[in-house]
Amino acid sequence: MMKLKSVCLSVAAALSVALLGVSARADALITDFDNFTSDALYPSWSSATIVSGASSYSITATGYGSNYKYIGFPEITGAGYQDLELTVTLSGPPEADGHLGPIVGLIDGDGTHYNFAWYGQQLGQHVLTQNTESPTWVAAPGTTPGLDLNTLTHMHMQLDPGGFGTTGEYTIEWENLSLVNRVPEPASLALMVLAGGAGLVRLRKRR
Ligand SMILES: [Ca+2]
Ligand SMILES: [Ca+2]
Repeated sequence: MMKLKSVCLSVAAALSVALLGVSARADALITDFDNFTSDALYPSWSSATIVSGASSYSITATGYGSNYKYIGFPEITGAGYQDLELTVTLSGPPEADGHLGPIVGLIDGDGTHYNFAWYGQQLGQHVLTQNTESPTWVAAPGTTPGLDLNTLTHMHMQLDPGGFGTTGEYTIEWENLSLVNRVPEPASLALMVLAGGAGLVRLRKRR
């Protein structure tokens, strides 16, 4: 009986540690785009209408555009994070729907340049994710292969208008960019808690 009790307590303790572990591994923020500024803008963004807001950075332009932004300080400690997660809202005329493609290029301290692209998005808000080790394409391998998420120095935000081309204006509102880890689904977390609870209930009944 004592043995069962200690087993159940160990399981409960392990579950608590696992749950704490999940919550302790918070996202690594690259930028929340709050009062954001670009360090350089390239066509067509050099002539775009840009609104740097309290919670987002909005660009209204026609055709492909990109920027340059230094992100080397404060240092991002991103090693071990599985996914890049971008929150954006895309708007424009109905013809733009299904064509706009946000792209984020990340460059590390040894020159590795990975591009993460989400082509052909519908209008509206999106939370877009991509595995940090599986970029859409590698623009430069760098002296040490692989994107070192602990030495990120700068990034290029881009918008590829796809089939919408230069036929009209789009607005891309950048809201958040983070490195994240996939966590167990809320449903499976709930099951873990239930399983732990059931073990304790069973223990009480047998006492
Ligand atoms: Ca924000
Ligand atoms: Ca590298």
